[in-house]
Parts: sequence; C-alpha cells; structure tokens
Amino acid sequence: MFKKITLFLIFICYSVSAQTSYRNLSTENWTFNKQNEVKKHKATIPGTVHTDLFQNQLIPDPFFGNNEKQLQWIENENWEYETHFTFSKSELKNQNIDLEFEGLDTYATIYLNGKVVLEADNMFRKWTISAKSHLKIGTNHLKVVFHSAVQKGKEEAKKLSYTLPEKERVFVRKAQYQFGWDWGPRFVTAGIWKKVQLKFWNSAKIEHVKYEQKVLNESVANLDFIFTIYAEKSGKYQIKLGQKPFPFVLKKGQNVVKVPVTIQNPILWWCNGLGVPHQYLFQFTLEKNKKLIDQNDLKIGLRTIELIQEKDHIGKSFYFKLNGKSVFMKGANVVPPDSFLPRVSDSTYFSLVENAKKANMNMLRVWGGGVYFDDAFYEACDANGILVWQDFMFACSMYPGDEKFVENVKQEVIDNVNRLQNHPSIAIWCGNNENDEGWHNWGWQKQFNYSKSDSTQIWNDYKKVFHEMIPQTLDSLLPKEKNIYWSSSPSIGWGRKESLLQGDSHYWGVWWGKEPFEIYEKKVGRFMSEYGFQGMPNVETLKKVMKNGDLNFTSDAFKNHQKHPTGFETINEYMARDYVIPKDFEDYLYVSQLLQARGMKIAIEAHRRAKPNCKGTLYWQLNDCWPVTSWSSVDYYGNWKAFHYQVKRSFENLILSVEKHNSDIYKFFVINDGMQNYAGELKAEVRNFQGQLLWEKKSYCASEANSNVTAVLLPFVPLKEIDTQNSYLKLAYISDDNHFESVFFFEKPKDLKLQKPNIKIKSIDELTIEISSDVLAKDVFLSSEINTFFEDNYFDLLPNEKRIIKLSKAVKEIKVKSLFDTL
Ligand code: BMA
Repeated sequence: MFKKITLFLIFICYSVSAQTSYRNLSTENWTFNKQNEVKKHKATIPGTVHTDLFQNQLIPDPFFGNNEKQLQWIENENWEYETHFTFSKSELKNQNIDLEFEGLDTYATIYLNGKVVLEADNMFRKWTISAKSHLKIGTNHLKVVFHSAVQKGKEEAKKLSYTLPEKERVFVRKAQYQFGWDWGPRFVTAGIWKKVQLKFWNSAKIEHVKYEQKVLNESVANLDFIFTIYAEKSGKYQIKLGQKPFPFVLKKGQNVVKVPVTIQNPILWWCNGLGVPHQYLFQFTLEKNKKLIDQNDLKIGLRTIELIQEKDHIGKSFYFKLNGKSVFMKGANVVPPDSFLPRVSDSTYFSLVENAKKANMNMLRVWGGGVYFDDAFYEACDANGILVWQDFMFACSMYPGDEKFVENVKQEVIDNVNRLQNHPSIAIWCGNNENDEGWHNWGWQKQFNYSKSDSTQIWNDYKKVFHEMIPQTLDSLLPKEKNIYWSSSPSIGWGRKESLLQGDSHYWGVWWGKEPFEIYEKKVGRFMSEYGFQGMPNVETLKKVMKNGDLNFTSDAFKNHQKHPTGFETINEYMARDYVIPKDFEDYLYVSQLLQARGMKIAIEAHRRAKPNCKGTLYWQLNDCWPVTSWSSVDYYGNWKAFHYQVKRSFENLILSVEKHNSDIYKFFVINDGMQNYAGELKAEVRNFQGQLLWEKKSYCASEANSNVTAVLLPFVPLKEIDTQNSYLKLAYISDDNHFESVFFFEKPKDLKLQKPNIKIKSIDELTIEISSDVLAKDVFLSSEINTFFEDNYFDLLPNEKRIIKLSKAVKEIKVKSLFDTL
C-alpha cells in the first residue's frame, strides 16, 4: 500500500531525457570456459558456472539424485567469462562512464580491452569502475576471470598459525551455505551473479539517498532526506520534489545535501496483523540549469521501532515496540531460496513473503549463513508489513580479523546498509548467527587445540568485527532511530540457563538435544529466534529430483537429500514416541510432516502463552534452497508442508490454547495479539470420536486488544469417566460475529483409537469443496494430480462437521488421506 503525496509530487515532463542512463551488459553475448581450455560455451548473465555448465549439458542436473557428489570438481577450477560488445560514438560522448557489477562471486579479475581494471574479492559488494578511458568506439572486450574461492580460502587459511573452524569457508566473503549446510548441498559457485551495466552520467550523480525521521506524531512528520551526490563540476544545482525546488551549490567531488520535507497528518506504517503497511512515494530529480541530471524514487514507511531491554523480575526484557506499541513477533528464519542465486527471481521473493503473510507472520529473520537478499525481498516485506531481522553474513564459526579482511567487511556493510536502510521493514541489524554461542559452547578450543594466545587472538578478532567495526560503521550510516544493533543471535547458548532470562534464544534441546517436544513448555526465553524440527517433503517434490526406484529409505538419492548427519534417525526416534511408524514410504513422509507440525505447535503455543515474558517466536526455517528433508515449513517448490498450515493457525492474532494444569484440571488460554477487543462465551466440550457429547462447560471471557494472555481454569474435566483415547476437547470462543475454535487431544496420536472415517467431498463450485466425515478423521491430507493449493489442509475433521475449502485451481480428482490410513 502506498500513496503518492500529490501535494509535492506532480511529475514533470522534460524536453531532454534524463542525463543519467544505463546500458545493460548482461544481455550481450557472453561465453565461458574453464581456464586453459580453448572451447567456449554460451553463458547466461547473471548466472553461475554450475547453471551454465548444466544449460550447456556439460553436467547433469546438480539437484538430481546423487549428482552433487560428482560435481565437486567445479569449485576447484578457475573460470573465464567474456563478451565483445560494440560501443558507439554518441555513448562515448558522455562525460562519465562507470562499469558497474552489482555482484561478482567472488574472486574476480576484470579485464577491459586487455587491461586489468578491477580485482574483486567479496560477493556481497557492488563494484564500480570508472571506465571511460578504457572504452573505445567499435568492439570492446570485457573478460572476467574467476579464481577458485575454495583455493583462495585454503591459501588464506595457511597464513594463520592456528585453524579456524569450518576451514576455507570463513576466509571468503561469499555465501557460507554454499559450502554445505545441514539442509543444503555443497555447491561453491562462481560467476557474475547480478546485473552488469554501464552507467552514463554527466555533471553529477546521486550516489545514494537516506532519510532521518526528525519528528513523527499524529499531526506531523518532519523528515530530512540526505543525498550523497558526486559532482564532476562544481556549481549551482537543485533537487526538485515535484514542483518544489531546493537549490544548492555543489563542490567538485562528494557532497552531502539535505532536503527537509513535512507531511501533515501522517499515516503510519504497520506490520501485518496490526494495521496497514502504508508507504509514501517520493520522486526526486537532480537538475542543473533546468536540465535533468539524475533522479531517484524512494518509497518509505513512517514508523518508529524500538528494542526494549529493561531489567525485570526474570532478567532483562527483549521485545520490539512498533509505533510505541509492544508487538509479539511471529515469524521464521529465511535461507536463500536456491543454491544457485541468479535463479531466484523477484517473484520467488514475492511468494516467499506472501507465504509468510498468509501464515500470519509479522517478522522474518534473514539468516547470516546466506546472502543479503535482493531489493525485491525487502520491497515485498515493506508492502506486506513483514518486519526484518537482518543478520550480517557470518554463521556458526570464528572469522579472521586482519586489516584487509576487516576493511573488506566494512565496505560490505556500507554497501548493504546504504542499499537497505530506507526499507520500513528493517527492524534490527544483527552481527552474526551463532558465532558467539559456538565460541562459548561448542568446544572449538579443545577441538582445534588452541593455545591461550590463539584463543585471545581469535576472540579479539571477533570483538574487532562484531563489537567494534560493525556497530561503529552503523553509527556512521544510520540515523539514531533506525540504529538497532545486536551483535550475535543468540546472545547466550541454549545450554545455559541465562539464555532464557535475557536476549534472544535459539532453543535446540529439541532435535539436537533429543528432548521431548513437551520441554518447549518449560524452555521459554524472552525472544525465541530459533527452534525447529525436520519434516520430509511430499513425494511429488522428491519425484522431481529422483527416479521412482529411488523413492525409498535406502537409496543414495534419498539419503543425499538429507544433510543432517543423524537426521533420519532423529525423525524416527521422535516419531516412535508419538506415532505408529508407517511402513509405507509415502505414509512415512506424511507422518513425518505431522510430527513436525505437532512439535512446532507445542513450541509456538508455549511461546505465545508466555506473553509478555516472551515476546517473539521465529522458528527455524521458512524455506529451502533445494528439495530436501529439512526444518522448512515450505519446500523448495513452494509447497506448504503440514507445518506451514499449522503455523497459519498458531499465528492467528487470536488463538485458544490448552495446557494441562494438574491431573484433570486444564488451563484454557485466550491469546489476543490483535487490535480488536473481544467479549463473549467460552465453551469447552468433550466429545467422543463418534461425535457424542460427553461433557461441557461455559463461561464468559473478555479479551482486550494486544493484551497479555487471558487464562481461564477449566475446573474439572472428568477424565476418569471418559475414554481419553476416544475423545477430544473442543474449545470455542464466540464474540459477536467472531468464532474461534481449537481442538485438543488428551493422548498422543499413537494412542488414539481411530476408526476408519467415511470422508465425503462435495463440490460447491469449481474452486470450492465441502468436506465432512462421519467419525473423527485425524490430519486430513488433500492432494491432487495437478498442483493445486488447498487453502486448508492437514486438519482434524470432527464428526459431522462440514468444512468449506477453497482451491487455487480446478481439479478433476482429489485424493484424501488421514492418519487412520497409515495404521
Ligand atoms: C540453526 C541454524 C543453522 C542450522 C540449524 C539447524 O542454529 O542457525 O545453522 O541449519 O540450526 O541445525
């Protein structure tokens, strides 16, 4: 949602075209070859060497079967990319011509007409060269030589007298997950991974714009837009916002210019679930002698964000206030959506964020082992009211701290913070993922046999980057109101009790620690920024990357699509605790998803019940970078697992949750994160799986908007008199036109006496079905041959209940499965 502020923004038509212009070089004819090999092949820019090799049929599909293993040689080679492009006389007339690489992965030597014009060494930076003196009219030759990042990393590692964890990966400023992760394959890519272009500019260019929010209240917003402008020629210039001119004099070189703007009765930007993410569009032009020189469009959202850390009866709070209101953050961690990043289109990012929004999230954490995402991701977050926890790109290790490395990271921080800081979605900047936790808890000192002075050196290097350089750089770039920095996520490792008393927590006692799901009810921290459990993808997803004959537990192909060393054993161990383990492969995939959804429901609801002591829950992980068994709730192809449907339910603004208080007394919680007040009847009833009413209780309940949790004690559920294996507790809250429901089982799924349900599906219209069952149908899973999206899925269908479900595409046939079918 955005609105042009027409008061200022009447677009002006110029008789001359904008003097800054671009020529995309990505669309030229590019070739690539292995260094020292004569044969050249067609290349796609932006791209990677792996995808280019695949497109030329020189290697098989990297994701298919076990192919990953035989493709490891690629990372050790050097690769050359080149193009010849013609350049015209009129192009050369421009005063300035920059050659801009939006992204080079990673160690690249750039030759322009035979001359080295750049040596790049950081995938996260933008590289710009002043190119005019190297260009000529006619044919030009641009060549980029990529040196193996793995070899470079190894050379760097040798320079140290001690070994850093994760070997070569920490020395290269390159997406860390490419070196293999516990959900990702190892594909250490190389290539021109973002756009390459020529920028023509005259007199001056806008380098970047940021803004400070001086005043923001109900009646007025006072903003200062701060332009960094590089001028070739000193003189009189003006910035125009619509018709309004702001004249100033520029000196030759870099200039900083302020443009104050006032907005009356400002409309605030709100996150999903709390309001509308309103945005304002500003269109600025830079002029000299009434001629357009450059322009810049900026979409912003007016909001304040604060991280509140105050001493309290537990320890120290950790929560966010948006526009002065304390917000419970609900969301997930995001990883790069592909192993081969140039394949990630804007629409991939849009649907990623859409999936978050549909599941009622208001925050995503961009995890530090991946990349700073493309603008499209942040634009989608801005437009959908999703706040962003932005890590810097470091994860699960210790990093070097020499001058060259630190300076390289500093430039990376500057590039990315300047690119991203105007997005209203960005809430917090975070130094790294689990480096601090790893250093203090993972035993590296012993494993790598560090001497006292090694340890001091490594920790000092850590402090230099994450406690000094990054926050100092942020101070120089960000206005105060946007400068929230947290040096490492989590602040304290999950093995220590303090981790639940302050800061953010990654709780991995479940999964890594093999503790039961129920422990989530006890291990609730102040802000849960990671916790998770694996679930397998659907068979249709697996079929895309393995032969039918490999769809079994023992095939190498299936095993290769699980990257956690004991992943399958862990799933099986937890499954045996709660479910009857199915023998059939497809049934197993389905039950693994139910298991994941069950565990995560327990976690999320425990976190939400603990409000206000806990004020955030971001599970691990929203998405995947390839088709794999992982912690994701949405698979690589965008299919929702059972978990994502559960997330949607558990993240509703108002939920009803149940906790056993003691023996036969249950606690019934109304959790309201929304902006609406409710008051009405709370009804609890126990029915058997055939639908017969066994017990009921009613009471009155009021739940205030964005309030703390309302808990009601259900005095007595006569458990001794009912067959708990054949009954469920249904909770309903009815307030005016609103109806909220939740179903609770007294026993684990494996102990339920399920009967064969007779499930009926009636077509209401092409895209709507009605589904019902005579007896309880547990975990109903709907699927179809064509890939249709069911608005609801993996739900418990209560006896004689009718559910209406929308489909995204019309289907001929719908397949139905429920837990009974796996027994
Ligand atoms: C988290 C992440 C990742 C990892 C995940 C699952 O802590 O930060 O490093 O993939 O655990 O093990």
